[in-house]
Amino acid sequence: MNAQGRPVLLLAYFRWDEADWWEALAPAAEMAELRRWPDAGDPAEIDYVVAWRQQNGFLAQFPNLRAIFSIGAGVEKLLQDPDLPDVPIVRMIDDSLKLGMTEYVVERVLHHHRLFPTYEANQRARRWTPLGAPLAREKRVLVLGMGEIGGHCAWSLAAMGFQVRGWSRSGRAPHGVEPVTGPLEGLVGEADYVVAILPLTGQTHGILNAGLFSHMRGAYLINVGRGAHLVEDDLIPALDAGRLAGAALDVFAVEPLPPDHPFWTDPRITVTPHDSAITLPRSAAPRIVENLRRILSGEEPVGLVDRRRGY
Ligand code: NDP
Ligand code: OXD
Repeated sequence: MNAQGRPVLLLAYFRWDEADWWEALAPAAEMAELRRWPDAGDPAEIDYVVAWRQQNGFLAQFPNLRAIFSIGAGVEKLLQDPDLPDVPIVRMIDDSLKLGMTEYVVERVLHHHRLFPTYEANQRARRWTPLGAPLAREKRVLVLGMGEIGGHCAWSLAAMGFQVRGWSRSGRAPHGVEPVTGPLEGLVGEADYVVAILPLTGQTHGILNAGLFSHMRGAYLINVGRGAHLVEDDLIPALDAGRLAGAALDVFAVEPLPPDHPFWTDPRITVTPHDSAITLPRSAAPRIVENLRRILSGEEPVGLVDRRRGY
């Protein structure tokens, strides 16, 4: 709280579009004084921080913090900070993530389903070979994670005709998607596409591994959750063994992906730079403004993280 008794919101964000965020958050000035890192002023006056991937310990410098607004949907980096203040964390739920990710996932599934890798190779060879792609309804997609983003991806694929199963802890799934829970081994064996859109927790770390791949029969893998879901050393052997037909990866154990990493040059793997869905400030900043309003009027914000669950 500042000397005039107004709450203080600090934008402490280190990405290329930081200036856009500052501009898009301006409407919050009706409710709070806005400050922008590194001009935080007296740390004891900071009530709310808009944060993304801060170094461990960064948030501990604000002794009177009341809540943290995450620019990202995934909050594992915040949660592994040993000095994280014990205040509510509000993660990002926004169309820019949900719709952006859906476009990415649908593009990857259709690209593969409609045999574009083969057409492209045939074009380069001046080969006129009709391939006769199957219909979507003949193909099965398993989406891991039925949350804000995974649920919408699954629903969109189902609307196109794919047979879609949605895996979660609770068994929820949108209309048109078959809900599934429990062991994945049997489920992946029946899938033509496996799409991972999970939060990174103790339960999901390394979930895409050789053991799971050994149950697959040529599925195409898409991982857009977090790099640590995939045991990277297990991927190329699974491709070599025909357990997987290919993979699109947007997230990696180490980002940026190191220049000598084998994924860069493997033609069966598509690499994108953690860009499948970006929190766009013009779409997402109003979510933070609205959540600040909710908190200040004693309502629960949308996207409150359950620290025990880890997402
Ligand atoms: P949500 O919290 O809305 O949904 C998470 C889903 O995962 C829920 O359906 C949940 O099940 C399920 N889940 C979690 N743990 C398990 C488990 N152990 N077993 C089975 N299901 C589990 O998250 P979002 O959809 O908003 O985001 C998902 C993730 O996507 C983020 O955490 C982030 O890591 C990643 N992401 C990546 C981006 C990128 O650019 N690559 C962009 C945005 C997000 P239940 O429904 O039962 O709770
Ligand atoms: C997110 C991300 O979690 O962009 O929002 O990775």
